[in-house]
Amino acid sequence: MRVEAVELRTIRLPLVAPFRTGGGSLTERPLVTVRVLTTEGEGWGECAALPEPTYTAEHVTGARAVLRDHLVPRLVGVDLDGPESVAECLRAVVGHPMATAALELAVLDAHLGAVGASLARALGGTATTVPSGVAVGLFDDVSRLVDTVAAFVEQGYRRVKLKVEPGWDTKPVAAVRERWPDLALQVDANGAYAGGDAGALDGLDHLGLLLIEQPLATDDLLGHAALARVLRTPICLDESISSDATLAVALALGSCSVVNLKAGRVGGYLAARRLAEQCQSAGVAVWCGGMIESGIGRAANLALASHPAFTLAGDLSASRRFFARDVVTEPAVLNTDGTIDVPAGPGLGVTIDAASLAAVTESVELVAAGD
Ligand code: NPG
Repeated sequence: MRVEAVELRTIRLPLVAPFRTGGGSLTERPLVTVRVLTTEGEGWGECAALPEPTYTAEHVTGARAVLRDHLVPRLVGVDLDGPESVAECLRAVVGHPMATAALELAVLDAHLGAVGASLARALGGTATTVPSGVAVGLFDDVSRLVDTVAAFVEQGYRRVKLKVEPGWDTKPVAAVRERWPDLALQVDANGAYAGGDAGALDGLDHLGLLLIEQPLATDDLLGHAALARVLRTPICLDESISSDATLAVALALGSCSVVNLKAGRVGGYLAARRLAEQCQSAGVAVWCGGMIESGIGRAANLALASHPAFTLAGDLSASRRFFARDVVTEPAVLNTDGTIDVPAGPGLGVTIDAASLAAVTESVELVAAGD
């Protein structure tokens, strides 16, 4: 197959409520979508990069530039054996895993759409529904947090993840635990305890949490291993696990016993499956992380999470948790049993809603061979 042209589009999706993390408060979700025009038909991908480089070094404008100027030119016009050849074509580009993942996903969608196979099956997925987890951002006061969690529990979510940081940890999390003694509850620090604040985590260690996610800095695998030796609550890594090599070191050191896998962070859905299977072989629990994806990326995450290596509920909430209107005609919805259906159709298994997409499009360009 050959990619003949690639459409890069920046869209801005309004959020139904602000989502506050250590990197700031989001009231909309700008993101880059990728549409590839190939000899086998068209395919769609989505780049997980945030508007600012506050989660990892990638960000929306940078990802779009790297796609336009460095990744797409290496792919357009090249004879590919299939989607698995994309990573090799792009290997010369250092870094930019989210941008790379978006382009590879679009080629996967085009090829699988042409052969009539679902992304879930292509990734070794077996489940037809996956357990849904919802992520809750930082708040200024505990009552607002409790009200927000109450609404999600009422909607049917069975697993809640709370953002924490120094000064916003034991008190709010204990309040949620006190209100819902049996709720599946976990916390995500996004590395906020790096500066020697790890002692504050002791207060979280007796709250029956499923895990504490990424308490220390991305590169502090030794620090996480030391923390894992003193805390009862399992340590989960997110930002730290960027490749096969970092996963191997984290497991060898005992830096984590749970992994949050995000295809964008590790360079694509094929790499994510490979890492998930490495975790499975090592007996390490895995769940699928989220980056406030539109229905495009959300469908791909649901496909990935249907693989048997994914043993814990992921950050895979319904579309309406973030958006009043999605860019696909089948936005993810929460089933009454707290699960979400895995798209079963060819490729991503969702259809682009052209009118919705146009309504949130900020800019679009076509990059063709010879540009
Ligand atoms: O449900 O898609 C979602 C969001 C899940 O909280 C979530 N993601 O670090 O994993 C993370 C976190 C995040 C999202 C962090 C956006 C920063 C910005």
